[in-house]
Amino acid sequence: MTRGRFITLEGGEGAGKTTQSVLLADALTAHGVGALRTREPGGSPGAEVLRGLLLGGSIDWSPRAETLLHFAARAEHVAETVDPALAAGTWVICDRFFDSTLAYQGYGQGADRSFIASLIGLLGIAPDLTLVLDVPESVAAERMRKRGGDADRYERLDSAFHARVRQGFRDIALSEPDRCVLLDASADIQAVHTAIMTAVWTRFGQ
Ligand code: T5A
Repeated sequence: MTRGRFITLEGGEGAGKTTQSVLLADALTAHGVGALRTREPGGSPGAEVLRGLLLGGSIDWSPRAETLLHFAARAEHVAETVDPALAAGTWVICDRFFDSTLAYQGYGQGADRSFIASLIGLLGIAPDLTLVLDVPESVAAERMRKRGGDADRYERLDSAFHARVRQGFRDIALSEPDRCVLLDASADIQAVHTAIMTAVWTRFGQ
């Protein structure tokens, strides 16, 4: 059994990750490739419980505790969902993974980045390809406004926070060109999808 490929989508709020993960999974399926969509925080029953703690509620976690909660959710998600699917030959499309912890908790909230890097090293799994969707904050804010709904703990943070997060993702993409592809996600949905498929087939062959 050939192990599946592990693809993550990263970026700030409203970058279009969820929209694009659906299109990517559908395109892979149409191509005869079994694909599973999942997300973080969450993606397994235990990790979804931790998602509720992280996104809802009013607790102001210390940066290190918040980082560890994301990694606890991630360890559970990897063990229960990601690893079994990859072992079965399924491609896993994951909406956010460890780069989000570095961008949000590290760049955004000021948690120690070397501490986060150590946890990434200990996790024992890394994506085969990470698509970093980059949009200017004004575009993201307009998309979120149009979508409506209640803002979670992170969405409520100020624009300086979101600017640091965006810079974090850009730094990550530029520092790991073998794994990451930085994409301009301010174009229309179909154009972004086309760019994603080009990146996927360039990396893995058709
Ligand atoms: N978090 C997560 C951390 O702090 N640390 C971590 O380690 C992890 C894993 C997760 C939150 O947790 C934080 C980050 C997040 O704040 P979430 O609900 O999963 O929360 O939030 P997001 O992943 O940010 O999901 P969003 O829905 O906010 O953003 P998406 O998925 O990037 O955007 P999407 O696809 O839902 O699109 C938003 C709207 O824009 C439209 C869509 O139709 C939709 O209405 N749209 C476009 N419109 C025009 N042109 C395009 N190209 C468009 N693409 C999408």
